[in-house]
Amino acid sequence: MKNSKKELVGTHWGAYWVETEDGAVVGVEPSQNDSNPSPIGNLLYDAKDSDYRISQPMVRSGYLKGDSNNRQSRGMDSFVPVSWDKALDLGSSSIKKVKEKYGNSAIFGGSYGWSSAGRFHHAQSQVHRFLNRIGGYTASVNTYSHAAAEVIIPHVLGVDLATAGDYLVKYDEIVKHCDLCISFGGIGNFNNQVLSGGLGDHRDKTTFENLSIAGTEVISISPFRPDSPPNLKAEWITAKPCTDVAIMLAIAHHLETSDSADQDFINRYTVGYDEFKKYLLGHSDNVVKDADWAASISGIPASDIERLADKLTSAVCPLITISPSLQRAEHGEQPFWMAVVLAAMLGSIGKPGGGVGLKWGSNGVGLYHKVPFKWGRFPQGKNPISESIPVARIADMLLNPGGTYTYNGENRTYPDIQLVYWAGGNPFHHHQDLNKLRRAWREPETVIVNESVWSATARHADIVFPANTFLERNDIVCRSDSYISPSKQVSENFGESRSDYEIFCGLSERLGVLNEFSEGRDEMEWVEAIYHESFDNAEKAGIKLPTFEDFWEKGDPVNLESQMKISKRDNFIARFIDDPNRNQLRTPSGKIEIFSSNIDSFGYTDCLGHPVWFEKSEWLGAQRAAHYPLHMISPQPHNRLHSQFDFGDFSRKDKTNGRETVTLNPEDAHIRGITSGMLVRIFNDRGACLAGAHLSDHIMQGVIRLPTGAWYCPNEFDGPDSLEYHGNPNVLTVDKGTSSLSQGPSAHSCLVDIEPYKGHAPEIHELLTKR
Ligand SMILES: Nc1nc2c(c(=O)[nH]1)N[C@H]1C(S)=C(S)[C@@H](COP(=O)(O)OP(=O)(O)OC[C@H]3O[C@@H](n4cnc5c(=O)[nH]c(N)nc54)[C@H](O)[C@@H]3O)O[C@H]1N2
Ligand SMILES: Nc1nc2c(c(=O)[nH]1)N[C@H]1C(S)=C(S)[C@@H](COP(=O)(O)OP(=O)(O)OC[C@H]3O[C@@H](n4cnc5c(=O)[nH]c(N)nc54)[C@H](O)[C@@H]3O)O[C@H]1N2
Ligand SMILES: [Mo]
Repeated sequence: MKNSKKELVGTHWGAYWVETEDGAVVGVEPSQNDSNPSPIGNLLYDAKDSDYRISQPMVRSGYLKGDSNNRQSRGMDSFVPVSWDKALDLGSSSIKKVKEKYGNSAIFGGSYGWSSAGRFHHAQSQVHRFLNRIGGYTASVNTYSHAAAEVIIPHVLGVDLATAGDYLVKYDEIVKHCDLCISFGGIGNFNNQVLSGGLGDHRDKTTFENLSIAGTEVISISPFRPDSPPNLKAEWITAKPCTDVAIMLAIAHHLETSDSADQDFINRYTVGYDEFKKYLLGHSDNVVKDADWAASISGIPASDIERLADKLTSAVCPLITISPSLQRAEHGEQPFWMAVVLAAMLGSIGKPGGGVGLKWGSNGVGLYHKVPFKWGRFPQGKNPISESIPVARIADMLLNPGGTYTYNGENRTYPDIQLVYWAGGNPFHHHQDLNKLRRAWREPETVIVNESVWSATARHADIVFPANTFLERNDIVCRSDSYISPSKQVSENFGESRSDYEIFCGLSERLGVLNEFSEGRDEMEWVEAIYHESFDNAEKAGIKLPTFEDFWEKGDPVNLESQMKISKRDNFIARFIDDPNRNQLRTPSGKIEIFSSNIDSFGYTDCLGHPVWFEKSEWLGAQRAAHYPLHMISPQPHNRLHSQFDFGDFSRKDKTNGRETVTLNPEDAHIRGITSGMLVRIFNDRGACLAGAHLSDHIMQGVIRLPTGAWYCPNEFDGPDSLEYHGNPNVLTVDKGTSSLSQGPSAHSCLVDIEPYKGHAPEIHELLTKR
């Protein structure tokens, strides 16, 4: 008799009824609540693939020999399976040694990444709580997603980026009121299907149908046509990547010089327009930011820029939206700041359905209503160490202990890291210039990684603890919308894997802090405690959750929306617009800061007191383009979440020649002798990778598109001879802070060239499964 089970499992891309037989996944059925489920669920069929899962604790052979000088072979050595006791002893003694010799700030626990969706088995919370209990760690701040925007927006609007994204404008208001939307980088493509912490019902499709019926005119400025859904029939305008600020400035210039800027709005709600105007008109730098100027930078005809400005002027409720991709680039602060300034000049900020949509087109921003209370969480405790780095500066930190850098007005020093602990993220997926990261990764004495699969990060560790997956444990999923859902164990642990919680219990016990870490609770006791915290918080907000017993037994997602009094106009921006004196913004001036005296006082040359177009070191107008004439964008993959389950059939079926598919314009392909399906080499002076070519006129000429997420599969070199075989764009991208202000990642500022590849191309599966 087969052992069959069917349970609801929550993921970042939706909830699914997963069916297993003897532990193998045999069925994946979207939850009945989901009107438009994401096909990414198909990847769950491969979640137990034994070629890629880690079945027992592993130690790098060189590390096991105890020779601390052999860090050079990290990432290349074979692994030796060991018992849990041996691995936990080794892990705890290496932590103890680093603590005693260098202090807790030598432990890097920044551990960035999406991991999985549950509230309890949230890997970052787990590793942070553990490290806090043993005296703390060097942390990381901000995200790879929106670091530049996270730092600039509080200066400009006085709220954090999440609040700004959630409350400035909502789609249901756009459908009702907006007559013109100019979208920079995307409105409503597949990126909206993924929400951090999961979701109950995908609303993107119906929303875009409603928008199409409402007849809102959409103009999409982007290098890739499908950045707006086909039913919106958006006008597609192609501009050179990273030139959006110049376009916005020229629109602003046209508004100013044609007397169309909303001077009343500017006077009442903003500060610093006059200073900005000097720059706009060229009084401060002798460069007039008019349409001809922006045309020469962006490649958009001047007449089109003026037409956009006129259209915006005559629209009743204009909206500017801006995708987070624009700020994962050099000077990424500027497009977000300038989008706010432009919307202020239009006087449309705070109008229902108008103004500015920040970090638009991704992660369901504007589509869902969050609950008006705090969900329960697994408490992380307090970190006794105050040290932190901007998240994307990890390689610089490892390579330059004691080196100095700036961040948001501070002068800082990199700590000397001797132990890296990673749980729930994949730096060899998310970081830029992976050859550099590989060199940096050899610096610390010890690298410990909790992983379910043999990701590149696991392969670059000394000690690997095998983590189980969400199919193998119980949890609660809730966060970014109005649903709360149980996520239940549907299969036994793969091999000897354990939950992160159990792994940290094992280490805590050896370090004498087990009680402090676990509080004596097991998995279900924590899940219940987190539910009760949610229950109590909801009750205070007048919302009734079922009892835990009902919730767990029934096993269905619960939608709280009908109990939520969604007062659309009760938010920071509506209150400010209603009465800017009584409800000041939390900026130094209390108003929208077109000029920020704070930022100006930092004295940075790459982020001034107002939005500015800065020449970039990598864009199609740079000198470097003479050597590397194509701009590579490396967007999110449509068929997976980052690198997660890239080995699964659903992800592999879209590869070309077994490699990630690179999309390029037929003209660019033709002059290089590249045809569809051909194996190609993409290269610059930082690295090179193979990919399979796909020709399409949906991508503008001069730009290629290689999505992130192909598992990093390099040859043995990390210099000019390096070749990555699978199509990982991060061997090509630059590891450079967006600016002195936020030090965010600059992945989208990247020039490359591409050629047909005739050399040896080893099979990926074989390379990735060699241990
Ligand atoms: N070039 C370029 N690079 C980019 C971007 C880009 O646009 N261009 N985008 C950036 C962005 S926006 C982001 S958010 C990052 C994403 O980068 P990451 O969040 O690091 O990417 P993921 O592939 O989601 O990595 C999650 C890892 O956690 C593991 N995991 C899942 N669940 C668990 C668990 O319960 N326990 C443990 N221990 N491990 C678990 C998975 O197996 C996987 O390896 O990438 C960034 N990198
Ligand atoms: N299916 C799926 N969805 C996801 C994710 C995933 O891994 N898979 N990841 C999620 C995460 S963590 C995040 S942070 C969000 C990210 O959401 P985004 O940052 O919006 O996503 P990207 O795919 O990087 O970029 C969107 C589009 O921006 C355009 N673009 C790039 N550079 C420029 C530019 O300089 N100017 C203009 N005008 N356009 C440009 C590209 O054509 C690209 O298709 O997506 C989320 N959604
Ligand atoms: Mo992200």
